[in-house]
Amino acid sequence: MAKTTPTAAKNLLTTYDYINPKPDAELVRKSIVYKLIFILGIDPKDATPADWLNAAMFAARDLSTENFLSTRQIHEKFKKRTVYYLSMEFLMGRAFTNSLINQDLYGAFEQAFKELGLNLADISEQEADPALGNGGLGRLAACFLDSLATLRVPAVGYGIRYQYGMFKQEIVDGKQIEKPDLWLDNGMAWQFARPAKRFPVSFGGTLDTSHYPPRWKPAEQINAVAYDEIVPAFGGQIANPLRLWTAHTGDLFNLASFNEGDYFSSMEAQMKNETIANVLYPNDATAVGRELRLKQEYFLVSASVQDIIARHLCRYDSIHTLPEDVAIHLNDTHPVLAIPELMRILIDDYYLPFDQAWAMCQKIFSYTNHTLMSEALEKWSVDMMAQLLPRHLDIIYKINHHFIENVVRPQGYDDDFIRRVSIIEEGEQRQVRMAWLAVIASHKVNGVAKIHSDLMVSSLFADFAALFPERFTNVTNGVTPRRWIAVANPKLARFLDKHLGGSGWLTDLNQLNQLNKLVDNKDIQNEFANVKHAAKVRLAEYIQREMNITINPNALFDVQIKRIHAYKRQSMNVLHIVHRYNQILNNPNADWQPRVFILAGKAASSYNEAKQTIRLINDIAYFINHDERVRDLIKVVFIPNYSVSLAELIIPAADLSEQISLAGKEASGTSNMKFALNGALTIGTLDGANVEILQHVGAENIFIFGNTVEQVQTLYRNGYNPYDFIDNDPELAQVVNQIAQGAFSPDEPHRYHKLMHNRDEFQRYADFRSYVNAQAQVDKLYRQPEKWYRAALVNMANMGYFSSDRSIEDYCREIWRIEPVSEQELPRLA
Ligand code: B1N
Repeated sequence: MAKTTPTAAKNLLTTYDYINPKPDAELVRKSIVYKLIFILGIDPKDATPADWLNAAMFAARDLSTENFLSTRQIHEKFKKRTVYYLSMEFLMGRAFTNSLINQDLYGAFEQAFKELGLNLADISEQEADPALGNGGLGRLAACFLDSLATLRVPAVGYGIRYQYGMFKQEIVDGKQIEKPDLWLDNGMAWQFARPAKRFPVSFGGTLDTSHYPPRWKPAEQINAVAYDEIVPAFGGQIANPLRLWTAHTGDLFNLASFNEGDYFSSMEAQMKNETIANVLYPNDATAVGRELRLKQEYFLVSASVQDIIARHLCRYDSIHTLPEDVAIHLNDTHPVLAIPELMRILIDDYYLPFDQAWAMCQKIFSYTNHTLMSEALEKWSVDMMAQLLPRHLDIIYKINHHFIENVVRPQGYDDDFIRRVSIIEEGEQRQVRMAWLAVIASHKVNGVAKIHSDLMVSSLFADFAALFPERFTNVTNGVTPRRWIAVANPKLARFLDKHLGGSGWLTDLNQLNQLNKLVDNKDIQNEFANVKHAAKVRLAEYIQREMNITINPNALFDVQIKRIHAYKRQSMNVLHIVHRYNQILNNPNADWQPRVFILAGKAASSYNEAKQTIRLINDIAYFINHDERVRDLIKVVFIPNYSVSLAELIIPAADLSEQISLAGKEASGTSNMKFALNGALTIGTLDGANVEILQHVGAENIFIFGNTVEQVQTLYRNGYNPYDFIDNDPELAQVVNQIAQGAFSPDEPHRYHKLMHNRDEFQRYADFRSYVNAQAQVDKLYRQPEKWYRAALVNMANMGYFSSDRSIEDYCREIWRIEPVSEQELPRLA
């Protein structure tokens, strides 16, 4: 391509000739109308709000495109070492408002729409929320992309452009119903289609081992085609790509059935392959083991690794410099096949010896572990892998052999140890342990919060920590203040601007600690209380409009929003709600603190216990909200279809943040950080990042309860029996019996029997009393507003550490060894 471009054309984009200086409202208005007419072909008088949004998104995209292209030029010109972040999930949330805020264009667009007689906030609500992820892991990837761009780190995100993202949740008769999420139906103005960026991805077939290197003769091939989404930096001239792959039937006529002239069945097979990128698996913290998922994972990594190599060869003429130019990060084990894929290409296509290829891989890859839960650990059956990826399986065996013979045995380990660390798990069905492969190939392996990283080294990876102690490290998660304050809570942003002397906190979140000087100031406490109240009113209006439930913004808003999972213990939250309900009925004239319990979250479609929990919440909400004796002292609201955009609405309105997982089970959590950043107090266990939040805010400003990891382990070891706790706590026994015997499901009294009387794997009953006591402390503090808002301000003041900018700086320094684009390397603005 480049060779055919005339020199004059080549130089066109080296300066900011087109968009800069920044447009005013009039130019923006003209641009929006132009896009509407000439790109979308719509007469302004017929345009719907969705049409206006699309036009405005095209206009906004123009304004970041020059940055996007010139960023690429800078990286090439200065041969910037680049990190490639591979993830099966990116939960980006809506792009439009974020891009306007990051580029300081919100005012101009707001004014432009005003002149058109429209309201920017209403138009923004038209945008679909691309839900290409399940929960924390996908949203973390999105926060990281924002920080990478803002810190000017040369970085590319690689993911899959699922046609259907996370399902849409409806609640019918209290039960979760899953509907397809049609996020692409109104077009996706934010992404560039790249029909020319395509790489073939092969599957199946046979391996001819009579040659060296062995020859893989795949049976099927499909093209991965790129879409690029611009990830704009906050306030800067930088924009990085998120490259998402779709599957297209290729014009690849080299496959067996085409050659045999069986056109139709070959087309049929290819069409089946086009479904690879159709749908996101809606499992959070569980592995599926299905063939289509394995295909998706390979599809992502094969296309991405080919692209990474192509990009490298644009800058360097040798494959040997790859480890200096490239860092590849594996977001959990889902993209771990990138390791054998890179090995395959280096050996089979570039004829590198195994040892040399392996040494390169070990310099290139790093891996983040996001969970210790055994059901989430990916293992693929050797049989399935032999069918689908015979050459990769062969390479994995060679890696394993090399590892055992050259690394493990020389250190004198016994057969039992070798069996434990082998990538191949022996048994009835042999399995490939993806986490083992990730650890063996990576130069760094990190957990996502201190306690999680410590547990990772002492439990899951203990054997590997003995082999490679220096390989393991921690990078505590973080969240981006751009989305979680500036976009989600503009009133709080203005409050911070005012009291911190400008908006510097947005890119240097440690500036929040200046608030520590102001926390005793009553005026500032009141001002913050007003910011909180406004957010609560906004949420109350939403709940009124969408659910027809009236809630009182003066009540304490107690919020638990996250995936529904037994280990996160939403059902323990329910135990407390019912307990409080009983207490109120027993003692109706006591001075109760009114509370609104707000819950939201999706259950994996095949996860029955989680679905039952949703139903229980809704049954209890219906029952309590209609019990006149409770008056307004308790309201329970389950908000359907939790998403990034709902989180942006709910988190600013929370007084209390529920982070109540069983200690040792939540790797980090990230909503805990978002809540505290928005001035909610946390009620939580000593789990995940809660532990570090406690260290930063101090014990007086957080409600910690429940057993520690050590106590949890002791209980398990001694044969945990839930009835030891139920039988010794009459109030708990009453709650359990009510729920189990149908007090809230009179039409089906046994509906929740099993949910209450199970093994209680996550020790709800052991922590119940301590939880209830902590909730009493919450009430007590909330009734002293000056103390409560002081604590809220202290929480905000000490959240600087939890910026994803800090996480990314840690990764760049400790793991990727990547330098950002410097001031000098930036192009000078005209
Ligand atoms: O990753 C988040 C953490 O903050 C959470 O504590 C953790 O639960 C979450 C398989 C996962 N761990 N594992 C997953 C997601 C999808 C899937 O298919 C596993 N998600 C987490 C960010 O570090």
